[in-house]
Amino acid sequence: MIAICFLLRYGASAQAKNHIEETFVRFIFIKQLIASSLMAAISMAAIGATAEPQKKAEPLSSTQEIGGASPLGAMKLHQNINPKSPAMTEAEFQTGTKIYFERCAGCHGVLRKGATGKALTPDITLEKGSDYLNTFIYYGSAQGMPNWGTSGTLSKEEVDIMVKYIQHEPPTPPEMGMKEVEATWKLLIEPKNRPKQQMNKWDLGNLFSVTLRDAGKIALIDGASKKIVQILDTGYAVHISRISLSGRYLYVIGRDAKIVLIDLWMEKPAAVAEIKVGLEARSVETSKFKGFEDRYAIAGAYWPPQYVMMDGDTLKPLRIVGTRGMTSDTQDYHPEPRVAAIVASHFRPEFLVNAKETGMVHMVNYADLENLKVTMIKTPRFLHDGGFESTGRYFMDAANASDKIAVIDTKEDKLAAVVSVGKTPHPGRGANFVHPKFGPVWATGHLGDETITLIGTDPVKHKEQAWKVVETLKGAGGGSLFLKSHPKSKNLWVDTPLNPDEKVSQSIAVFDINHFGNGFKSLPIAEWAGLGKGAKRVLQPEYNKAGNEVWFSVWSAANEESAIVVVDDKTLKLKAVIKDKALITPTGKFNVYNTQHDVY
Ligand code: DHE
Repeated sequence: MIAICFLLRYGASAQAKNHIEETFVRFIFIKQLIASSLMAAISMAAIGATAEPQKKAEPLSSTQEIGGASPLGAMKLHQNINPKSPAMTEAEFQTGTKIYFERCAGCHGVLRKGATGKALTPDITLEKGSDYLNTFIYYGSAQGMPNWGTSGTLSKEEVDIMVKYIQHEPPTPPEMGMKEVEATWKLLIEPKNRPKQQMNKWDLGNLFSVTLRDAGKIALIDGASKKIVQILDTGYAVHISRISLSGRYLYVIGRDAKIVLIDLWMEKPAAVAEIKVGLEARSVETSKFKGFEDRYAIAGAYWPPQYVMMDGDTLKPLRIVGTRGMTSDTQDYHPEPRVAAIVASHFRPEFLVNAKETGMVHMVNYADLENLKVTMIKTPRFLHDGGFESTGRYFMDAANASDKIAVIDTKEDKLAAVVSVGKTPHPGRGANFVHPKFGPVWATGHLGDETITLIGTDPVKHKEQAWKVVETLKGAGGGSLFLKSHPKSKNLWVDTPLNPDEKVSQSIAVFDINHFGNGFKSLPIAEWAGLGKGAKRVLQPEYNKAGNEVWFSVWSAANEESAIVVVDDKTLKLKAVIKDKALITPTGKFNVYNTQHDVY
């Protein structure tokens, strides 16, 4: 289908084809999502964005952009030699390992058993042979394989190495059990030596924890003054922040699976504990059920495929659970189901853990860690991100490769519905608001098309619409990652940072939720930031505590200037631009109050 659309649209113009390919090949996000991203480009063109010549969005850097190199690429792994495979030296093997984990593992899996991309184990690759593999890697395929050679990302020699590399046995990165996890644990300040009350004068509820991705740090920014009040070191390619229910403890996780626990009550907030829950990870959460506030933390790893439960105030590891097991649909064994989003139930002492490749949500009851009860919910594959609808009872979970949202009832512990949406939903945590006609809805944008899907979420007063698509909006284009609204707002903000058209990736679409028929307004956020050159991708709307301001990241490469732009939610006018030398690659922003209470 993609191939047909692509050829129909671009077959006549090699230049246009190259343009689309080059732009998208530069996204490492492609490792999971290139097929849908191509669709985004195609649909962009189809909706007329090519009326004037499109200015191609700049890449963020010459090597890695969206996503980030897996930390596994830097490890020295054991070389398994297959005598039937083309010979390769140890140096070539190390280069192959590095490239594989930087570029390929996201799609094909650490063990090359296949995930979003095809399986690449020697039984398959040896049969295909070197010539076939070379063409495939060099030129890519319309099914989603990036053109690593023609895009200039890999040299001819590097492609040759990869051809040999994938015909040998895949190296297995080390496992990490309790002994290894515990060895990484550092309790920097014991709870008894911490303050008994808040010692600084900050308005903690309106503080923002801002990811400085490529600096391996976070910035704490005061919501009122818009000043950076502190910068703290965290992990490699920092990913997200989550906040304990009391609002005191901030948990920050990096792609290297390092969690840093920050005590916001200290006069000068600092790390009080840290740990590595694996070798590569993306998600962290904290217990939110009544009586368990701040008690436990949980983090999920991409490698080894497992989740680790810890003491909430010390990060002492308590229990590790592996996610390896059978897939939800074909019931085949999967050796590396990576842990994607984790949310904490408000209705039971439970965490909901997304095992991406198996399509299983593990509902982990933390009331008794010794006699752990895990309810396994079958959903479509591959699970990625999601959030609660407005009552906090139903988890709206994006199975992005299946174009579906699974609705999980956290009160009954069961799957309530599966809703078909657009191409490759990517909601972040999604957006909740009251639709003038259909009542409470939850919304998701898409990576693979320009639509925004609104799903009815009120099975009591709007039973007819519950778990159905009530309206589909047409946004600025594909390549959307996050969208947001707020209970006090009348607006829905939708980003498109991965759109290939610079005009679209550098602006934000805002809808008036009472007048969807009027379409959206486009605000030139990157232009308002007044920066020099750079990718200037605009992403992740985040409200302040009062719900009257929206903050946007304007994200350029590490060696270029980035900014945060604050917009008045009512007037849609620019309110502030936050610039600072320290603001290197700001991406995610997490308002303490909204994150603490799941307001989105
Ligand atoms: Fe994320 C959330 C995984 C790339 C910014 N990202 C998440 C979550 C997962 C995830 C599983 C949900 C966590 C949760 O809720 O517990 N992200 C991944 C990837 O696997 C992927 C695709 C590729 C990679 O190699 O990491 C990836 N993510 C990115 C980026 O490139 C982004 C845009 C910039 C960055 O900082 O790296 C990015 N991801 C974010 C943000 C969130 C997130 C800002 C939290 C959104 C929220 O509002 O909660």
